[in-house]
Amino acid sequence: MLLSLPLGLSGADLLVNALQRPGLSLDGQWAYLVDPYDVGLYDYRARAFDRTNPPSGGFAHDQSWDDETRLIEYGFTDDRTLPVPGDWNSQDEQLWYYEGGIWYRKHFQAPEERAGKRFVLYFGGANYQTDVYLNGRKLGTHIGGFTPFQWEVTEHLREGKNSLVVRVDNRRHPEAVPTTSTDWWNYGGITRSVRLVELPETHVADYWVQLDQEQPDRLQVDLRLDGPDAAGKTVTVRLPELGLSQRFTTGQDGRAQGTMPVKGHTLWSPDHPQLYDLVVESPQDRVGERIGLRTIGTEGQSILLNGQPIYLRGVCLHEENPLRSGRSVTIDEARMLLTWAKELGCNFIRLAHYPHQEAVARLADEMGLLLWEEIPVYWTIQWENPDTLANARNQLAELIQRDRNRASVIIWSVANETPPSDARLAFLRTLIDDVRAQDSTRLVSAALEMHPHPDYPGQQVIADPLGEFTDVVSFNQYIAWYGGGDPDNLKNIRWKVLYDKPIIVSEFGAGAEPGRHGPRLNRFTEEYQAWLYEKTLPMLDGIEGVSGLSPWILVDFRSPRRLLPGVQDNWNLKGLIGRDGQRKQAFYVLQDFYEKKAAEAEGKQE
Ligand code: GCB
Repeated sequence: MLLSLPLGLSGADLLVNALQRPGLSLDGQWAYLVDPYDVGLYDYRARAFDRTNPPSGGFAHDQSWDDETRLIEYGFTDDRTLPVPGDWNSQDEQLWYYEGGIWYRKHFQAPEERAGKRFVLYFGGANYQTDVYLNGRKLGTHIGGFTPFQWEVTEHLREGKNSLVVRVDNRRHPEAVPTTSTDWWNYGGITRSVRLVELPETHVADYWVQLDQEQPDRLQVDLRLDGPDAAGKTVTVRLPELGLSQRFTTGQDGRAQGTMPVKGHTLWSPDHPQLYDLVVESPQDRVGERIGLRTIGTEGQSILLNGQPIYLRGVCLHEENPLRSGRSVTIDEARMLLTWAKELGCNFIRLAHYPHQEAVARLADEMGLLLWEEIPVYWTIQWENPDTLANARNQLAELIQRDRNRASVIIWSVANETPPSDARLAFLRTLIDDVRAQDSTRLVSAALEMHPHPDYPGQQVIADPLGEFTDVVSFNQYIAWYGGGDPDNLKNIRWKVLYDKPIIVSEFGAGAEPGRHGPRLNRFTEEYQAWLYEKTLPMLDGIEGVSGLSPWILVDFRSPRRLLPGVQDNWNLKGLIGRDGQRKQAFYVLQDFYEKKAAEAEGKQE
């Protein structure tokens, strides 16, 4: 089956802060059917049931076998359920390796008071393609495994009991984003929360409030009302703790943009993650959340947070809970991972290699962690396929729309380790242009690689032409793990970065099985990994312009690419923390280094 492009909404239409609005949570147990042959989608002549709406047959039609004289060959039963949010792989041993379609079914009661209200069905994320049917009618399809999507269902709700059927398909495809080959587990399912959001007829659909990056004594406000009464309305934006309040009037399109003065505030930073209540009030609606106020920028080779150079003491992170080996889906799981990063001494996390759940950036706001967020444009993407580009752009737009009120997010990254070519440059430049058009207030980057360069023989050179277009030049390197001698050789490596921009070393690392000890030359021992960190850190510190590091990776994670029996067994072991939470030796090497970096930074401030 070829994937068509999203029929769903582009990021621009996503409701801001949807999961925290009034409404009905649809999280919990959902009935399910595993459908590897797509019996619920196509009839025996391979004709799609949903060529009509309502579909002519198939599992979109919720049924159960309550009349035994009737022949039916599928049905949903509350005896077989999967938790939402959750990946299916870690819930049922039989589904660990499953890649295909699974049908979910949830019943819910429509709210009784519906007059004058509107309802949006919001999904935090489902991997990878999702088809949604409400009361037998198809609402649409969403493509992309890690970003939110929604449909308005005001007209589709029924009195009393409603039936929601969702098909999620996690098959990998060459034209998809990511494509077929990655180094992480392809967890399928409705992995994020689902909510029936209840809205006034004319409501605050969007707001974006942050410090004006050029004039930090002002707040920049951009908001949008949606509904029949959206034009020419007064919307008040307040930060009550600061005694600030300003009115804005919406235009014909329901939008209002402008600035308002701000004073008396404490700037948000990792050391002082100060948040303020934000309230946005329209004639019919009132929404809000906690936000931080800060600026981010660059000057020469420095990254400036609130106008001051900052060194990013970072680490990479997959969205996986190693303690139970599955996608991390709850806020407690997210908090555990972020707390471990704090213990390591981090002020920065690279959320690899796809958008993590929405709660992560909110927690980072609260805990004082800067974030790099990225979309899964990873390794070999179909650079010349316009559908692939449209798909990547859509995922990027959804991510930016979801997280642009988060002070913690400072970098949008458009790609990881992609091989230079003209087609790839054009593809990624389109994504960079998109970022600048949608959010020019943050930095853009991409994790690049080093390449041989005729002008610098014998050197490791960062010369990727994409570096010209990003704000920060980031690169991954694995010398002394995938090649290049042992760690003692690292002192001989000479580096050349062709761009006068801040540099982040976005990955380096080595695998170690937790508790495996031996001579340090032995691979997969904690000793080798610690040795590599001991030698890599001073080497990277010696490269002029390095403004931060995010070693690979905080915690071991599952990967089908890692097959050494008895050692890897489908784990990528480059974590500084093992699958049971054990800190490996290298954890402490990096922790010491970050302690020194933090002390240096404090010294400079005094
Ligand atoms: C990389 C990739 C990352 C892999 C890592 C590894 O360069 O960006 O996704 O997991 O190397 O362990 O080889």
